[in-house]
Amino acid sequence: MADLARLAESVIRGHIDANASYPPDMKGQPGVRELTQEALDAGLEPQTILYDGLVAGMTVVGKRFRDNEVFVPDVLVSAKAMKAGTEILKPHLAASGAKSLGTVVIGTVEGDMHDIGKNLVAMMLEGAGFKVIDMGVNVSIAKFKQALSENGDAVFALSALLTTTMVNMKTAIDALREARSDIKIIVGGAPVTDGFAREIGANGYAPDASRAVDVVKDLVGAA
Ligand code: B1M
Repeated sequence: MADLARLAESVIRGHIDANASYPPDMKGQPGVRELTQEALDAGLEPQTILYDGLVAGMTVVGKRFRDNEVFVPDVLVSAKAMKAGTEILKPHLAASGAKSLGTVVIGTVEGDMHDIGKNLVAMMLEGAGFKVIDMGVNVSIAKFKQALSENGDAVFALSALLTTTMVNMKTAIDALREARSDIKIIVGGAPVTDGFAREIGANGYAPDASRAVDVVKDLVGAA
């Protein structure tokens, strides 16, 4: 019987699996790995497991972090637990060998180390049939420009999680546009809004990974 509330709790507590000794009071109990697999076996949609289980847990962690109830090490163990779950979901979100819809170059902008949301967007785009080139985190303008020179027709997808780094999206967009004026760029990440995206000259914005797929499809005319 799938229990998404328990899955979310395992993300919050950073409990990866039954063998994990952290947190000590959960040792021997099913963790994110087992609960994600159980939910799949019970026939739940991968996206439901992702959003109502894993992301729901991480949202609670984010609020507690903001309110100084938990600290960076706690957030890191939750991030690791969440990754264990997304790795199990990945093949279920992946495409069934359909023809490629195009290439997307994705990365978290300079100064920013957050990659969980960016990885989800990459995973969903792959699932929808795009070839995804993941540049990782803290991606410099030079690296984005290098990727553009190697993938002239790609859509660029920029992620930022910090109010201090979202401004680097504009610098990246300006540099990429200078190199290729008709390049298509989508932006996203927790502090980013539709208004901000327009202001900095992006072609699209999405508040979450599923809608990012719709926007990219739209940008390449595959909607
Ligand atoms: Co950081 N952090 N963090 N952190 N962290 C936030 C972002 C923060 C909001 C927490 C808080 O205060 N409540 C806050 C930012 C405040 C601000 O800027 N106003 C913050 C801070 C302050 C920091 C540090 C500065 C803390 C410190 O060191 N004192 C530091 C900065 C490091 C750096 O980047 N230079 C830092 C570090 C970290 C960890 C390393 C510990 C860890 C990151 C681990 C990792 O990513 N591998 C971490 C985490 C995990 C978070 C929170 C708790 C969770 C982020 C997350 O993964 N959410 C976060 C609080 C929060 O957001 N609630 C927080 C789950 C993920 C699925 O959601 O990434 O939003 P998200 O992605 C969504 C959408 O945004 C969207 O789709 C995704 C899926 O639906 N999306 C896109 C994302 N990218 C997209 C791109 C698109 C389209 C949609 O198109 C291209």
